[in-house]
Amino acid sequence: VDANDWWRGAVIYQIYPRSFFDSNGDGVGDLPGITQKLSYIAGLGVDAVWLSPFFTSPMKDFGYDVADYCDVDPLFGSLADFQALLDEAHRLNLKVIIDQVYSHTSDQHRWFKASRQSRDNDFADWYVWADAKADGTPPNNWLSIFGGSAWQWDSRRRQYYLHNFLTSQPDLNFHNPAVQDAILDVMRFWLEMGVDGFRLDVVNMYFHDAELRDNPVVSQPSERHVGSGDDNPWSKQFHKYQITQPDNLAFLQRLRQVMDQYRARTSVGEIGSYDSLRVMADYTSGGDKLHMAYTFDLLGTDHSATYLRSVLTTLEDQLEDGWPNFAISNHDVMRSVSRWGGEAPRQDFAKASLALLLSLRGSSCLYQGEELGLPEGNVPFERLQDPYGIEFWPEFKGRDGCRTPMAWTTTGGFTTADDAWLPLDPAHLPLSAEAQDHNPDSVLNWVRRFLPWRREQSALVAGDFTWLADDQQEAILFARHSAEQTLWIGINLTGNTLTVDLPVEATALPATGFTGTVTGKTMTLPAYSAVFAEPK
Ligand code: TEU
Repeated sequence: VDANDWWRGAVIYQIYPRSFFDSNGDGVGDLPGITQKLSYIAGLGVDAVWLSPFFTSPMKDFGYDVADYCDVDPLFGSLADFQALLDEAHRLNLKVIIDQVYSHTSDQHRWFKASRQSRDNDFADWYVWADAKADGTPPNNWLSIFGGSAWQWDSRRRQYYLHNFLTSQPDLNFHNPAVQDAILDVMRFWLEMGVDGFRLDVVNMYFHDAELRDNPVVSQPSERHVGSGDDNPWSKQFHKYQITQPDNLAFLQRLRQVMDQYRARTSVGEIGSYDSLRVMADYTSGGDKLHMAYTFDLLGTDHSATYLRSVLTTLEDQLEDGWPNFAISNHDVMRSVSRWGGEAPRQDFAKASLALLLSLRGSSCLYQGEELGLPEGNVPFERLQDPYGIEFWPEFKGRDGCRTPMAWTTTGGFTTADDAWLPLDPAHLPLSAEAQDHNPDSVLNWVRRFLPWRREQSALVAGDFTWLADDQQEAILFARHSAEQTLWIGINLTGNTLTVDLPVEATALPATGFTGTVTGKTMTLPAYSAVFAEPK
């Protein structure tokens, strides 16, 4: 692989800075804490880290509400701390991807503070402002993902402004070229500093319909936004005019032109949309927009073989030369061991589901704690922090359970403070990094063996993807194929032993740490397991 293309097939470790490691004892994780733990991350065998936002923010959405794109929030440290993190990561051969939230800013950003002053200041048109209808109600029926109308009344301008998320997250107006230019300047700032890439928050929500047409209302939310809580009002509307507008393609080309002025950089867009796989294809194909993107298609509850086959088939059919990225856990959804695994034996389910994630064609994100096979953390209502969870409790319990502090040692080891910003789940203590370090069969040690092995398999890193058989019922059976190598992969995410028929005889590869077998043309997959095999 060309050094500029390091991101193809890469494994990216996602860090949620608040909850990773607290170096100064204030109960909140920080940048120097991350720097201290970089050798642990490098030791997993990943290629890169992605840091969730650490920029200046009032933290209403825990950093996804940015008040200054080019500075570090004092809670997390300073720009010098970030530079030190970057240098140490590069010394350890880890790339650094930072999270950029361009769709909206915080209402504390100086652009918005200026914009709301009047209808004719320099920033007046930087956000999406609209007059009330004659009866005083919002300009249209658009809903916020976090509940209620997507419009908030501003008494000074006597107009509504658009917010797809919290009222404190006003949407930037990308139809204004000055906004586009300002955002590209922010990118240059970080590219000059030496970051290796960007994770682009809700990359399909930069634009809105300039005519502000009403969204169609759906009675059966078949076109609902995957990944939101099912009872979220967001799911009751088809967000035709609010998100995924065609104008975005030209902006993504501008963005790519800036990135291409630097060597070996990458971008991974987050797509939360109807028709998300189509959008992924549109945004990543042609080599002139995003490098890669991920959707919420593997971040919901369905993980049946039938469902996964349909997602991956649709994707392969549409993708052309685009490059996917996959995640089965992140800071927005219940951890996969709980969401998909339910009551399944935790260690086995973690390994089997990670074997799937890490064998798909594309790059993968591994969310902090996933290498420990952590289940969802328990957070009682009194300790909830996520406004999204507080709004929809108890139908949707919000995102705090996947954001609890990392369990480093058998007593916690996240902070020296009496308490952390979110409670560390005591059920995580026996699964801590320290506890697992001593157990050769632990998920952690399996990851440490599997990732270096994976890196040597050209079929897994860069090979193409085909189904091995049209339908193997419960088993997920596919081939990866490069010029040098063919690998057959069978995954069993069920509690039953499955046997599958192979086209020709094959040999199982024990190096992967799984106990399934291949005898002749029959692959045997024990409950919650995987088999990697080479055809004879
Ligand atoms: O998430 C966008 C998004 O679609 C989520 O709101 C998702 O629907 C939900 O979290 C599923 O449970 C991004 C960030 O990842 C998220 O943390 C931010 O809150 C959001 O954007 C707003 O910036």
